[in-house]
Amino acid sequence: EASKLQWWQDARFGLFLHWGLYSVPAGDWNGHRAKGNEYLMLYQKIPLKVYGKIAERFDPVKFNADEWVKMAKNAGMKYIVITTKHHDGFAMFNSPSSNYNVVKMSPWGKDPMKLLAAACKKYGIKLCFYYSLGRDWQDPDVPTDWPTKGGRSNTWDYPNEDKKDITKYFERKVMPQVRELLTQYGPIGILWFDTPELIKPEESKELLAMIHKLQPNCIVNSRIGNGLGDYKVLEQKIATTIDLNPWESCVTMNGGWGYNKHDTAWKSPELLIRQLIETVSSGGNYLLNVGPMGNGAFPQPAIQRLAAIGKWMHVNGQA
Ligand code: FUL
Repeated sequence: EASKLQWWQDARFGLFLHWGLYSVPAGDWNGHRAKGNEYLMLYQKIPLKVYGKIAERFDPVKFNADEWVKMAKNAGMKYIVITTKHHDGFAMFNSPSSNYNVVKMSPWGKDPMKLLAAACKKYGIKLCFYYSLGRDWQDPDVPTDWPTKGGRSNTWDYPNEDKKDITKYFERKVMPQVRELLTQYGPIGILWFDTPELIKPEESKELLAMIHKLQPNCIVNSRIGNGLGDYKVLEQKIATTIDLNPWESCVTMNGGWGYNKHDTAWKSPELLIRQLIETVSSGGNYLLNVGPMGNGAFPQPAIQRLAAIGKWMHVNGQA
């Protein structure tokens, strides 16, 4: 029996996309340069009501799903993993269970996942979904697990930690939204969970059981938490040892994940190609990130790097 991981292990190379409300301020807040990228809301302690207003400015007139998918394909990538909901809790898809979503709240009103699903089908690229599991700054029931470190949950809108019950959040938001992701867009290659944190073992299990029921071929990364998942993730690290267990390195092209207009620390195309080679020859997958801009275009340096990698891949018969 063929392993359901086979396509992914053959694929070796994928595109990670971090795109959300944070892509609009892009590293500025209230007219000043502000730390944060996709962490803007947390670092600036922006009230939910104020942060949600960014949606009114979310109008990605340059967004073109075919262009995105073609850029990935030409670079030799075989799958795309995109943020359907990052820590800010804002759904970048049509979510019947939560009004805090791009279709309901932006003037654009479209579902990018629907458009990407069609483009991926057309070009033979596997569509995969990132979902922030144990962190959500919109939901009132996500406690912080690092009180002494200042916390990674929304303590400014919801200061009373004693009232928070993660199971309520899990049943109200996570389960319905993951069900939506698995039923609205056709076959999904990977559910790429992030930050399980306080999610309980029985919850990770319940989630996995639902995934297996709805899409038995969908792969799940280890950040579903509690020791479950099909492969493990290295973040911003390139492996130095050969590991025969399935794993994936995810790395950024410049400093951060979400688009930040002040971030000019772009890695050279040569370095990215070396990282790809190093990862693949050590038995891993290389998941390379682009943070599209609020207008829906990729930053120019990212376009250039994808093209340079594609050229190398073509010369070497890999794309
Ligand atoms: C981390 C997140 O906190 C980052 O924002 C990013 O999504 C990275 C891939 O995973 O845990």
